[in-house]
Amino acid sequence: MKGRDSKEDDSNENKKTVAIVGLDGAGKTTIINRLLRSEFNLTRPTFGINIEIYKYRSLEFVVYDLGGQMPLRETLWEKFVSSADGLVFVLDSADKKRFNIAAEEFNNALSYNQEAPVLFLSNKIDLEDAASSDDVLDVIDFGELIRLQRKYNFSRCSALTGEDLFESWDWLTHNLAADQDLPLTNVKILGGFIFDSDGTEIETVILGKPKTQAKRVELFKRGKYELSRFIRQMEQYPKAETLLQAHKNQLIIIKKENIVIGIIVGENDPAARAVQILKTLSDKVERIFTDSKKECLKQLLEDNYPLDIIKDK
Ligand code: G3D
Ligand code: MG
Repeated sequence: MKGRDSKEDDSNENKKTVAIVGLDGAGKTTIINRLLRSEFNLTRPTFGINIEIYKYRSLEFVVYDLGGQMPLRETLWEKFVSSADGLVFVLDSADKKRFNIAAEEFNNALSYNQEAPVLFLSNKIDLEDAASSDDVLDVIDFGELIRLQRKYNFSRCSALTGEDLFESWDWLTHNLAADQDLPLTNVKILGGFIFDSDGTEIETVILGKPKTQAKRVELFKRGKYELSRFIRQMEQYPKAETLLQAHKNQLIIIKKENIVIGIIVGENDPAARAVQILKTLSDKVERIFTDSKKECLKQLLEDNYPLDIIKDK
């Protein structure tokens, strides 16, 4: 039984609320679904307006469509934004016609909350007509944030391909998380995969002692299945990233041109670190592959990330 002093109540005290706002269609719901995987629950409050509330661990995400509000909505959204611990603004970077409205709403949001760290996501960069950073920065003014020394981050990302999404998100959670039980530095790599983007397996590595390796065979089978699925889904995109739950672990995959690399890490390991490792590895693998495609993942991990490799007792 869980009493008043149980751990769950403790974590509620550390509860943080993140307001995710942007015009309708910017990609807010898609981003949430990419980030929170299966472990969240969605409530739609009965206000009869478009607010989604998601809970994930000690975080609560309030997602809100801006633009064209009625007076009642205006009050509600002001309430949510002003009480939020973190503010995420999502822009559809291909919807240039509405950049000015988006800029106005962004400034409104900032005026309601002068404390929370701000993550500005210029989304949908997978689209051909997505605006460049400069185009967006012409319309969206961060000058005031800089002057106020406010914590903010501007990132371009794609919720569809996952590109650059996980790292920017990590910036936000680190800035919110005085409470986090989540480790911030190293990951524990259990092993990984290199595939060709046509789906051909090049290498699968299970790290650790032989006895524990045997226990992880199922996990790696599942990983290989998920990786093949990802390759099919992202066939038409040159770059993509994803983060999946695999049994009690996380599988992180990136695709860069012809190479797809995945690693399996611990359940609560920092995903941003894993993504950065994969990006560095993909460059190294690319160089090795200019000669011929050969197995190299185990060596690269051992040489470059000795502290991130699982050490079985
Ligand atoms: P919202 O919650 O901000 O209103 P949604 O927006 O998450 O519902 O996304 C609106 C549409 O944009 C969806 O398409 C969604 O798939 C698409 N979308 C979201 N993010 C991206 C992205 O990064 N790239 C591309 N190309 N599309 C994206 P549908 O067709 O389902 O309406
Ligand atoms: Mg939505």
